[in-house]
Amino acid sequence: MYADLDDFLADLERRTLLTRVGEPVSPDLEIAAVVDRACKMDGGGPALVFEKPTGYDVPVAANVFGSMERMCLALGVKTLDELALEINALMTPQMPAGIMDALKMLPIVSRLSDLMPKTVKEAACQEIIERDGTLDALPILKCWPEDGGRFITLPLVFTKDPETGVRNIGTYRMQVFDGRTTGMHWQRHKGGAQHYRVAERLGRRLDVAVALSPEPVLTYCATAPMPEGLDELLLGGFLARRRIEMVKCVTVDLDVPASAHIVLEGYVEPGERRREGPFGDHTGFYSQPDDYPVFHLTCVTRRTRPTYLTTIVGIPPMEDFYLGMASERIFLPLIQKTHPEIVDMHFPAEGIFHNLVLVSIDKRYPGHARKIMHACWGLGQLMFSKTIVVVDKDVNVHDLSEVAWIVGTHMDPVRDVQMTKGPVDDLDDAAELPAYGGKMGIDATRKWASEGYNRTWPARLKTTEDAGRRAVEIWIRLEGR
Ligand SMILES: Cc1cc2nc3c(=O)[nH]c(=O)nc-3n(C[C@H](O)[C@H](O)[C@H](O)COP(=O)(O)O)c2cc1C
Ligand SMILES: [Mn+2]
Repeated sequence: MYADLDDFLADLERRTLLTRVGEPVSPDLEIAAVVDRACKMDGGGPALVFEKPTGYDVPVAANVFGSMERMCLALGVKTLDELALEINALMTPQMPAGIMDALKMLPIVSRLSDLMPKTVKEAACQEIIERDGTLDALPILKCWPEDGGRFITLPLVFTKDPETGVRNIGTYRMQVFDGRTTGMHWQRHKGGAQHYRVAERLGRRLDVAVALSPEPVLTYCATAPMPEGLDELLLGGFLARRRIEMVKCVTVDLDVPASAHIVLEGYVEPGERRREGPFGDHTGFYSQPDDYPVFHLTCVTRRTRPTYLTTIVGIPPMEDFYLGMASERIFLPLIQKTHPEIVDMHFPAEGIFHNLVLVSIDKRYPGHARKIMHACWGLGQLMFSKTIVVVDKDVNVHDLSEVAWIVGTHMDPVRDVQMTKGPVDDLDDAAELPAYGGKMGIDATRKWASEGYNRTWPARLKTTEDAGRRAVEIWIRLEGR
């Protein structure tokens, strides 16, 4: 597993999965435009390192996680499904039947002991301590022409619940207001916002630490939809197969990953808000300006030679699609623990996670598809799902064209569409009100007599095994193989 970002970038370079850009490129729109073109290439394009961002000495890395191969490398697996199997094994401990069985469980036990982070005294992220530091040396990008300014797009935002001390890490963009203040765009449903809510109730300042360019698993973990109160570092230790090393901040009461290249220490004040945005968002449209808390910088700590890791969001597919794919695969086995009838699920890139969720189920009783819709609407960040399509288990939810075909042939709009209302993603601009709006579930499963369907459901076309085999033979000859 990669010790830090440099280690990861060096390996990507050895594997020819990384392109270095040696000529000067401006952090003002130009870098974003170059990265956007990479993201639109087949399979996601290469990881990019801009060695000379115009006007800065710190290199910019982007699209580092932007392909299936690089996402898997970052998480130390060959396929994301392999990871899903490991998580399933962890969640389904078998009672050992004898000594051999017990020995087989040792790797799982050692995996569990990796979960707790450990504190170290010396850390690369504190090689240099700038107590009155500013953001001025960082090549923070302006991504799209109408953006309200420059945004830190891939920060790991660390906070603690002021009452319980429980940690949260989330990726929330930060708009640069000046060298010592930024916006803090944690949306109301997120972990950071909850800690801030508690701090405001207590009338207290909330310490915040922001880690930039950490070891790759942690960048993923900060985006993962962990249940509230579950430390993202548990997932980090599990994925890294070792305990995550943390170090105490210099000016605030928080720990940050020792591996980070840059750490911004600071706080948000209760009651303080400032206009943030517009921002060219991952919806592919500009998010409207809105009032968000303000982050005040107290100290910058960093490596001697840092790299600034960032991402560009925009019209899908973008790098965040691959981070989302990792969550889709990692969280599926966890969801299946309470909903074992869920066979598979997929968030297609076009649906930007919350707009379109495809679920296949092993249908067992009347109304089952609707039960699954409601389960999703009640489950963590799946609550944002605007459109949920439920299909039978023989449909491949990763094949958008098969799903479209099945929806068209299996759905009666009057009978099979479930409309409801509830919390929606802050980024849903179609909703009548901010963060509250309509949702739709489409039951595209085969309908049963017990569901009131009294005609005969047609059988799907398939030739016989014999004819199929003959066809393969004939085609081998036709193609001269
Ligand atoms: C590139 C990127 C940028 C993101 N920006 C934001 C953001 O500005 N605000 C926000 O609330 N969530 C943002 N998210 C989503 C959160 O990181 C995600 O919902 C995460 O699970 C939140 O963790 P939490 O539940 O601990 O708050 C972003 C995700 C990615 C991948
Ligand atoms: Mn969280």
